Amino acid sequence: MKLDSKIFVAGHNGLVGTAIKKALLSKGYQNLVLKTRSELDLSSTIKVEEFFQKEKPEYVFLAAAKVGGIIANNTYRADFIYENLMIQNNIIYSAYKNGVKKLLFLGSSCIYPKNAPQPIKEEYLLTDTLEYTNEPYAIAKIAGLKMCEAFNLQYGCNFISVMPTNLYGENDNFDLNTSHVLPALIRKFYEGKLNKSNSVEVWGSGNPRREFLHSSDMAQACIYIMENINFNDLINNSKEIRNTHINIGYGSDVSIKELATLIKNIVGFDGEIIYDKSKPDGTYQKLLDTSKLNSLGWKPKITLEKGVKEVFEWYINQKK
Ligand code: GFB
Repeated sequence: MKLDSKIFVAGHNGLVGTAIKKALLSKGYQNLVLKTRSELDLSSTIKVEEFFQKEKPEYVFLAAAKVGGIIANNTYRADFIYENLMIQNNIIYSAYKNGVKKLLFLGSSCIYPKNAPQPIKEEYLLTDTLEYTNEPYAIAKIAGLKMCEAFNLQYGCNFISVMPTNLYGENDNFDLNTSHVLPALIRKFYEGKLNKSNSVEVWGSGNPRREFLHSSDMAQACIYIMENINFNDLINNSKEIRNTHINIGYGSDVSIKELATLIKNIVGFDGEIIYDKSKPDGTYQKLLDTSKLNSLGWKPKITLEKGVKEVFEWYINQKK
């Protein structure tokens, strides 16, 4: 990727897209193509095809997706599978038709079986049943990574799929019904502090474990892979080429109880934490094995404590 290469960041206003855009600009990449939702409907096959024919991007970061937390995934099951399949089908197919040099497809660690051994290696994909709450989203993401792999194998494309662990950062969704746990807890403890509440409610048992990676680290990993890794680096000598995707994680996890305590202390809430067991726990643990990524030469930098402090400051500044 050269500094004047034409780069399309699909989803540049989302959590990861914002971070990728920021990191690209700070590294000196200037020729970015960015389209808001009202300028380009990514679920429209015709509009996406017209856009690729006109703009002819050389590199694509596919960070556009319908995303949300455990309840949103479980409630809007149809929207999660339909919208994600449409967006990724349109972009991946147009990228192939229009000779994109390299595309990076962003998936999720929820593609792996619910009870996968920990830490989760890339080859555990499709070895067992998925977690129910996010099965439609996971199926869409599995389809996306398989589509990239298939286009590489049949047509010689250079489309790489990365599977991040749970992400957090600036520009996240803080809506309590649809957000992920980390932004939800920042907001709940902050509002609890402002309202001098006696307690704050945390969903589920607090026992599930999650691995969290800051969106800036995720952006750095995506750019590193775009700059340095090709599909050919990811295939083995086997006749059956599969599991060429790359896990992107932090390397260790915490329980939801530990996360809640950390956020409670950073925010400065001194009431009680109450666990609402009527809400789903979801998968018990999804800690990624990141040895493939590490051997390719990349490691994260931002600790959970530092990251949460930064996001909390960002959140308060938005309120001012
Ligand atoms: O972040 P989260 O919604 O996503 O939930 P998943 C993680 C854990 O935190 C679950 C608990 O055990 C929740 O029950 N939790 C506690 C809360 N309090 C809260 C809260 O106030 N809000 C939320 N949202 N959770 C999603 C998938 O699963 O992870 C997606 O549904 C995607 O498909 C994403 O893969 C990364 O980790 O359970």
